[in-house]
Amino acid sequence: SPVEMAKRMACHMAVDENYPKHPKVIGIGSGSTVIYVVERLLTKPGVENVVFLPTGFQSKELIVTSGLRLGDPDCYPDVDVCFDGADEVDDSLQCIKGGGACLFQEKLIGFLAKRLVIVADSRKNSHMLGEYWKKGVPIEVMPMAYTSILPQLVALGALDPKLRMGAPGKAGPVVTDNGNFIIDASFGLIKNPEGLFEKIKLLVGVVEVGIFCNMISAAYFGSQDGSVTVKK
Ligand code: DER
Repeated sequence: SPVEMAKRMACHMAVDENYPKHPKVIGIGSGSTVIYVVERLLTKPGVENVVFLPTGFQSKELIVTSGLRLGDPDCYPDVDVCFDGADEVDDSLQCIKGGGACLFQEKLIGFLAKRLVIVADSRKNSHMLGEYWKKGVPIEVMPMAYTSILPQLVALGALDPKLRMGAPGKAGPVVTDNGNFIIDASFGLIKNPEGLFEKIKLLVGVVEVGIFCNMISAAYFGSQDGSVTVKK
């Protein structure tokens, strides 16, 4: 489909422009776009010697089924580059992540990486967070704390924050790869992502917040006409 082609073009350019000369450890994000990053990585010289860090179960499956070497962040904390998707990116390269409920491990690997490169289709390319992504800021919380966190998010300005429920076939809430719950909290247009992130992160029981501030090195957005827009 045109959107899949757009994702593929963005990923191929992102890998070509950010593949290190002598890579040792590379992080692989979660979602439907990052698949094309692995597709391109498989064409790179020396990729068979690189250790790949996953950002969740789906990411681990992608690494293993692609025949790539699997590592974990406690053994390989020095990450050359991480490629990951996003739900929305603003003009300051702040972004919302967590649509796939993998935001904790994504932020950990992204933090460990010298460079965090985002790949997405052009829908995710906004001037300000909240323009496109209307499902709210994903927040990973300890299950026993979610009822106490909801009203505190309302006090911070959230509109109707909700526990993310499982898709059909999963009764009850989504449980993350780390055994936690996800709350989605809408704040409308987010003029000050960093300030909002800091306030939410301090709430008791919050494990991680799907606002990534001052972490992204570059973002590649594929359009359906085959062009790629780069923000860096
Ligand atoms: O959860 C995340 O942040 C993922 O990276 C994800 O939302 C991006 O998903 P997509 O590549 O399928 O749009």
